[in-house]
Amino acid sequence: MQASTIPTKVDPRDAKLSMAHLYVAFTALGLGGLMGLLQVMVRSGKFQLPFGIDYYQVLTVHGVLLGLVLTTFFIMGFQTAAVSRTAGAMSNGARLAGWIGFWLMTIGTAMAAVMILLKEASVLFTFYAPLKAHPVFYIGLTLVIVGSWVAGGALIGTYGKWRRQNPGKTSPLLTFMVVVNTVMWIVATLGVAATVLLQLLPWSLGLVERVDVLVSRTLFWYFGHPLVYFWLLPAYMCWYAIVPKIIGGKIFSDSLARLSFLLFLLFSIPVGFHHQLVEPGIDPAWKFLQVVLTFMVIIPSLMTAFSMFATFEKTGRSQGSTGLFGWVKKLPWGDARFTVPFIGMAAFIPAGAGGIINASHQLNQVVHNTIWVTGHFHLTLATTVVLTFFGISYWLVPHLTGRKLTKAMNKLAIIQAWVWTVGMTFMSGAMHAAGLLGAPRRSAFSEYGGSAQAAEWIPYQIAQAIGGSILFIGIILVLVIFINLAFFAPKGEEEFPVGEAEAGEEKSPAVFENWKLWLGITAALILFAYTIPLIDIIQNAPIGSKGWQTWGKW
Ligand code: HAS
Ligand code: CU
Repeated sequence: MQASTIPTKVDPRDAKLSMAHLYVAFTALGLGGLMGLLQVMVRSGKFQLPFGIDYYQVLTVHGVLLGLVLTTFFIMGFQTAAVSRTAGAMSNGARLAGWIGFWLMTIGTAMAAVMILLKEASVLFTFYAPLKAHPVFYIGLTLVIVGSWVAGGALIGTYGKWRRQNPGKTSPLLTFMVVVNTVMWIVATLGVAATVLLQLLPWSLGLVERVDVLVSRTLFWYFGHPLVYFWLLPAYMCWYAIVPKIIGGKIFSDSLARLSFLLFLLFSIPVGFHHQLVEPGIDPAWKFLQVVLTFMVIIPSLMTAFSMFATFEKTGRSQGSTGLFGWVKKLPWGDARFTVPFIGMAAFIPAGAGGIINASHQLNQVVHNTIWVTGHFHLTLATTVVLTFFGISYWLVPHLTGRKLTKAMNKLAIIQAWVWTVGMTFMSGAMHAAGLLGAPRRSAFSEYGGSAQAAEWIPYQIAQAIGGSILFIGIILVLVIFINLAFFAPKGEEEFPVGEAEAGEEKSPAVFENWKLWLGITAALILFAYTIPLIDIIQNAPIGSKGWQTWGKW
């Protein structure tokens, strides 16, 4: 690509679209965080929810706002900016599609939120049967999914435009990564769209009497596991392609980064059964196969760990460090743009180990449905991913709003990350420990608090409440920084850092952009892992299969 065509800034019109997403995301963070505080308080056994508010309602608001709204809106906003920065401004048509997608998602979110607040949709963030919500909740979800397809199409279209203008050239790394994540998202959301439109909505409207619970859970988890990688990959975009620039180094290997993303596309989807290992009605042979595939999807994360260590060490050595760990001293610890995502990376080491425990079929029997799992995803999503997102927003927001990250805000951002680390160590640590003692997840204290075992869990639940309160302070700090960077920080130019490959690195293989090939293998793996078990479930699963047949006739 000629140097003159490489944009150094996000186009101002695309910046507006990106910021619109971030406003929704950070609003969700504030409200969702408040619900989290209420939950840990109730679970400590020392408080009761006021005004007749129901625990499951609060849990649903918390999970939906933080797990679904914050993530999806942040990711779409960040990906829009990343594509505009590296592949050039969107065309007017693509930008319009981006806005249509944004509004569909926002209207859908509002519809779902109203139903949850009216207590018509206390179905938790996984919303699968047999929990049933008001039809408006499902229509809202459908709008969110469709909106994300329209917005995702705009990003893929912008990549297509770049390819047409630069025939035979390797696409910019960040744009390539966004395309992989978007394609994965579209393939994955087909599953959740199917259960919502074909099962849950007709059931909620009263058109069918019953639905096949196992089919709905299976379609959900076909989507639910790639959902967690849809959250993770934007963090990996930052680690692979942005952090090297911030620390004054080079990308360790552009090809390795692309390969790891492609492996996520292939192996993220055919693994949903690892969330259903204890469910009857699925043949153990297929569970085993999907556990094997789950272990395959650990590989690109190990590649990422290797790559990050290599980047840090090479950068340190190029700046004169010696010895095995001398590079640690050369890292820019005073720079929030580095330190905040770095803490996220460090958290991913125990978080990933926990994931491997979950995926190990027999060990899953010990932890499934305990609060250990909640501890797991507060380390993965609520620490690794979210801290990286915070770290991104500290330069992205001022870049988009034409302001500067000041020294004071940089310092506050580092304090914020340490507050988060302390809070999460307490909260997630206590969750893991209580889970091993059998404390249940997703259960109101009023239901289990009086039981004989509960006494054993209470000290851990108090530790969770202490951790959760510290985390809430962390959320207030992020919001202070976000509002400052969006509206009050001094005007100026903040860099959108994009790393470069090592000089002399070979061009990445052209086959990496052969989408027919990758989509073909993705489809083959999905068909292999799901076709026979799904037919088996539909024909033989005992619960609710009548409902499925009723639907078939209808
Ligand atoms: Fe998970 C349940 C398995 C990763 C999120 N997971 C969940 C749920 C969520 C979630 C939300 O197999 C609950 C869903 C529900 O409500 O029921 N998970 C895994 C596995 C991985 C994994 C194998 N999960 C994630 C990520 C998430 C996430 C990422 C969100 C973003 N998970 C499971 C299973 C369950 C599950 C079962 C079901 C449990 C049950 O019974 O219900 C793997 O992807 C993990 C691989 C990661 C690694 C770590 C690599 C380390 C790196 C950092 C390098 C650090 C550096 C810094 C360079 C192998 C890349 C150096 C620093 C120094 C200080 C030295
Ligand atoms: Cu999973």
